[in-house]
Order: sequence, then structure tokens, then C-alpha cells
Amino acid sequence: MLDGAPSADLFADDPPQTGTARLGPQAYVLRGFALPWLDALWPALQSVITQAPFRHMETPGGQRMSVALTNCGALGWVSDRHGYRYTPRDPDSGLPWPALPAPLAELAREGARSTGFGRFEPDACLVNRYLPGARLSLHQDRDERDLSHPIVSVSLGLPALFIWGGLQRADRTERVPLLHGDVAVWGGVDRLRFHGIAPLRQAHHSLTGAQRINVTLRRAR
Ligand code: MD3
Ligand code: FE
Repeated sequence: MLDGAPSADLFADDPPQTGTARLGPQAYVLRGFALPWLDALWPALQSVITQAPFRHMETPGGQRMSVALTNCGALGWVSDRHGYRYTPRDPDSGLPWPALPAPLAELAREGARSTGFGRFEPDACLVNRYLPGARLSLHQDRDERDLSHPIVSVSLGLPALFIWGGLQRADRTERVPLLHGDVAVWGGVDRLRFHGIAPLRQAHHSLTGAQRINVTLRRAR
């Protein structure tokens, strides 16, 4: 097997998993939690992607990201030569980001509530698209103003291997599959964990085709 590639026993159209995996004291993966929202969520996401198409951003170091992204909600995460930040407008169109779809906000609130984080009102929603081979290198999410808010993420389509590390870049990492419909919620002592996504394996998913979509809902300010 290729180093860093997801193990061969992850199949795109496997039946949904259930239950909760606890990655840390305040980090959870709710298996299949998004599935009841899919009928509302998938068309809403298509509308967002039509209004603000996926694009590859450049890192401050000048590298093109293999993950393509877009945003919805009041604020969107962007990266360019000047750094990472949240902006109220799509830099490609000059327009405000599309509105945050109600079912996504509801899913985020329910995910945070059911893992003990209490009230959560996201104002930023980053949508990542992985095609086969795309990856996200080890990083921390620290561009949000108040790091006491949790983050809720929704995985759709092809399975990915999530790389879960510690509070230091050099800490040992674990690999955790993230499957279609899984919702991850993390905050508190786990908010600044280093994490990433291993290169996506080529496969087909009945809803998304040959791609994985990950949506992260955040409170950016
Ligand atoms: C982080 N996205 O957009 S979210 C990102 O699948 C990002 O696209 C990844 O990292 C993606 O910044 C991963 C899933 C996740 C789950 C649990 C975590 C991220 C986590 C626990 C701690 C820190
Ligand atoms: Fe991240």
C-alpha cells in the first residue's frame, strides 16, 4: 500500500456506520449523523457551489492547494500570498458569500449541542472539495477570533483518512476514517490539535461521484 493512503478496506458505498468515536476529551466523530439531513443539505450545497464555484487557492508560501474550496455564510476563509483570513466577500466575484443554508446551520447547532458544547451559531462555512490525490497537510485551525467556540464538520462522498495529531506538530498522529455522513465536532482542549487529510483514493460514490466534500462550520468572529 502507498504510504499515507487510506487502507484498502474503506469502500465508498459501504453501509453507514453508527455511534460515536471519541478522538480526545472534547473531540468526537458522530457516525452517520448528517444522513437524515442529506435530502435538504445536498441541494443547498449545490446552490452554494453554483453561486460561488470551487477554486484552488494559493498558500502564503506560493503553493497551489490540491483541495478546492468555496464558502457560504457571513464570512469565508481565504488564502493568498498575503496569508489566511476570513472575508465577507468572494474575492473572485466581489459578491458576498452565499447565505448559510438553514439545514447546515441546524446540523451544526445539533452537533455541538449533542456533544456538550452548548449553543453554537456558526457565521462561517468552508466547503472543501477533494478529488482523488488531493490532500490537506498537517495544520491547526487558528484563524478564528475566539478559539473557545467548537468547529463542526460534515463529510460527504468518498471516504478519507483523517490524520489526528497533538498540540505540537511533531506529536504522534493517529489515522481515523471519515465516511459519508460523518460529523466531527471538536473544541475546548482539542481545538488546536494538528490535523490533516491523507491523499484521497480514487473511487466512486453514489451521491458525489469521484469526490469527497467536507463542510466545516465555524464561529469566525
Ligand atoms: C481538527 N478540513 O478545513 S475537518 C479544514 O476534511 C480541515 O476537509 C478537514 O481541516 C477536511 O481546516 C478536516 C475534520 C476534523 C475532525 C476532527 C478534528 C478536524 C479536526 C479534531 C481536532 C482538530
Ligand atoms: Fe483544519
